[in-house]
Amino acid sequence: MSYPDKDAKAGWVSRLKSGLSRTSQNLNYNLDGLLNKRRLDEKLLEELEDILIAADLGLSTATKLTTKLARTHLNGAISTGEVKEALADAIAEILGPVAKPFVPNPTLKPHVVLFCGVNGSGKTTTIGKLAHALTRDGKTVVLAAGDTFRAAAAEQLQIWGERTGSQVFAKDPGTDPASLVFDALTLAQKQSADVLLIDTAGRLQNRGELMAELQKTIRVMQKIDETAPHTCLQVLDATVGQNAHSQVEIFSNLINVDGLVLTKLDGSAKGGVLVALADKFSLPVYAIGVGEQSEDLQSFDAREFANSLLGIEAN
Ligand SMILES: Nc1nc2c(ncn2[C@@H]2O[C@H](COP(=O)(O)OP(=O)(O)OP(=O)(O)O)[C@@H](O)[C@H]2O)c(=O)[nH]1
Ligand SMILES: [Mg+2]
Repeated sequence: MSYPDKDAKAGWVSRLKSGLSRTSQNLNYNLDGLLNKRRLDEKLLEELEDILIAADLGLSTATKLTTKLARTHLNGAISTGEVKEALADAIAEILGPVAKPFVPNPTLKPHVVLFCGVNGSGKTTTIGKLAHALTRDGKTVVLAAGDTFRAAAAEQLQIWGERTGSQVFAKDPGTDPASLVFDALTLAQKQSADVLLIDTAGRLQNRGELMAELQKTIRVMQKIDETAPHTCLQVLDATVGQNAHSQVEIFSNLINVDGLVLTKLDGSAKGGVLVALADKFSLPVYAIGVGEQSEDLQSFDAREFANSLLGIEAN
């Protein structure tokens, strides 16, 4: 999950920029229209707040940002570029504390990562992309097909296993996921694998039995390693916008969520939701997804994200 060289980093930044382009284009179009040759007065701040809310930053975060801007620039002449810089700085400040790249703990064999989230949020794809990054770094990875609910789920994981050279542990559809995960962890320990990535079935809060199953899966793996899962990641589809807040609340009430992965930022004009989530929950953001290919997941970088959102070129 590190940047291997300058070219690779440049590639990632341009991928991030094009991934965030829908959010960024809308936001910048509105900002340009609003700020053109005007003083920063109360009325303009209100309109600015509306634009930030429309970019899914949410009321509370939008207010925080405009209040900050007012403190330094109210009634002063300010260029569009300066407003964007100031907003990017304030957003990077919110995001800085939550940017946490995934680094497997080398003393854990394996470091167990459990993925959860609602249906279709991007869990399986994220696991595939993370397996790609980890195996590229020379780590041995085992993938556990804990989604025994959907028949095609194990096959989807199998494809990622082949693509990344990771071993996939799967059983027949309908198998109890808790017992599958127990066996997968036993195997990964025996092999001294570096990382075990556990896929789970997508679940909504109205499926009580599936929510209970997730808790059971965790309880059962703790019979082997009471510190597992070492990282529990909730995967969120950025295109759902503000709905992501309630998803985080629901899963956090049920299990101990250590951090978030935001996916589909490329397909969304709602990328600002990441800022709102960071501001509200202070949960680490481990990675973001900006596409469906192996390379489309990278460590989350607060400054690059803020700059991409505001369309600012890095120096
Ligand atoms: N554009 C884009 N598509 C993504 C991204 N991540 C996942 N997808 C797509 O979203 C769809 C759902 O992804 P999955 O990984 O199957 O989601 P899931 O959470 O495992 O779904 P369930 O197992 O059904 O709960 C697939 O078509 C993925 O290719 C992303 O970052 N960008
Ligand atoms: Mg899946």
